[in-house]
Amino acid sequence: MKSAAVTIAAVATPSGKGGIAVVRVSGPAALAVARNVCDHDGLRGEVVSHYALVGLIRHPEGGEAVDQAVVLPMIAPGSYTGEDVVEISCHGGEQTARLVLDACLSAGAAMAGPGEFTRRAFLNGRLSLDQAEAVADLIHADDALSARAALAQLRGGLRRELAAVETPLLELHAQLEGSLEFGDEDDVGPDSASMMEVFASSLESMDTLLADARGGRLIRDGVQVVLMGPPNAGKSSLFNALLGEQRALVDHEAGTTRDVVSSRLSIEGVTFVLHDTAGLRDDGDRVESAGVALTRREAARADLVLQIQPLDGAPTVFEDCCAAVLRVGSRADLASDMTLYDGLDVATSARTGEGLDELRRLMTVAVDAGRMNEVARAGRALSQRHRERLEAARTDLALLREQAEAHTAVEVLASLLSGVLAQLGEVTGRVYSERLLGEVFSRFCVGK
Ligand SMILES: Nc1nc2c(ncn2[C@@H]2O[C@H](COP(=O)(O)OP(=O)(O)OP(=O)(O)O)[C@@H](O)[C@H]2O)c(=O)[nH]1
Ligand SMILES: [Mg+2]
Repeated sequence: MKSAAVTIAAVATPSGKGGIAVVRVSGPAALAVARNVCDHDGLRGEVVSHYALVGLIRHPEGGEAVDQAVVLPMIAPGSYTGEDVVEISCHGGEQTARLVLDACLSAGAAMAGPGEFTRRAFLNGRLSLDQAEAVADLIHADDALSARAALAQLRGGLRRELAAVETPLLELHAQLEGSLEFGDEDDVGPDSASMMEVFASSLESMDTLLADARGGRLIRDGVQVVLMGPPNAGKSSLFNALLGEQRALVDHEAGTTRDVVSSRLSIEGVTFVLHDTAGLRDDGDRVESAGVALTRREAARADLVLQIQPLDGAPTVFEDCCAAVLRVGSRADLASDMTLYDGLDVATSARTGEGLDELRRLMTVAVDAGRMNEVARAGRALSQRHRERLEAARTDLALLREQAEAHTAVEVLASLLSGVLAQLGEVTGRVYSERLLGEVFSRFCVGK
């Protein structure tokens, strides 16, 4: 176990007033720090791991009592960081937590940096890098689906999937290296057929993972939905009706919405980020034209476009777009002849609420919410970092397979395979650099 010599401490709970706050201490001197701030029999001699004590916390200099608290020692390696850890659950409120932390710092601990507890957990092999990232994801999750995805990843969902890709390649690499080392003996290298089999199955597993990368992004960032249509079609009214609040301005005059108005909406646990936009027309004033340009830009990066067709107006010819599309009839309560409009998916009325449930259902179908749930539950929601490394590994592996087919020298194959494994290893953290750890742990706050 790689144990950092320094013992660190930080408040692990958010600042503000609360029932309890937790001060976390980790490192070789964690128990010494605890003894210094809490004079309790249970901290003398052999300390029982995971056995909570209640004691008075005192500042080591001067001995002033700062709080009555629960002290929980967790002995290495059976702790979050893999080091000796002591968690002090004191009364909530910034003042008390700060005083308890000050006492621990005076007792010899150093202030922890952002994400330092989790970084130590990773360095001590308690978590893989993707699991450490899942801790940050779980903390930052703001809907049920992303929280579920983060927890499954933390519990090793992605780690297992990656191991299935990586392990056969690692074995193959060892065989290739072995055959290079004992090159003059016969039959030590892997035969070409079994090598091809490993490449094929690893490429297939990578493709399966990458096929769900889009689902992963939607889980993490939410589904971007753009409401688009002619001016005065009732886009803002529908936007408000879906959200259940008067978020965007509505008016009978065409050209009311100019800026893009965005708001989050949860349907069956999936977060949709709705964007209400300026109505599409070419003869508006200067500001409205700028709004139309914004509409087109939003539509270009949308995951789902709702093309709003007023059912009391002329049939609209919609521009092609690259995202999934739902044709949504609006103002259905004013409709006279529905047969005028081709290809409608649903007729809605913001006024009566007609069709809104069906629209919500169609939205979840359009983005395959069922699949998103499966991806989340399996912990396979790749982050952009995971996806980039996996795609790079996949490209290199495909190249390697071509080289192997062309009977390239074993040295070259082994070196190409090292490259593939380096890319893959950066996902789980089997291979890491300070730069990579900096990139990952910069998302954390102090105390995590
Ligand atoms: N009867 C009826 N009127 C509606 C409905 N939805 C919208 N309207 C009316 O249609 C007019 C335009 O509504 P908005 O929601 O502002 O339309 P918009 O598409 O956002 O318009 P712009 O932002 O100007 O492009 C307003 O007078 C609304 O009250 C509906 O479902 N039924
Ligand atoms: Mg509007």
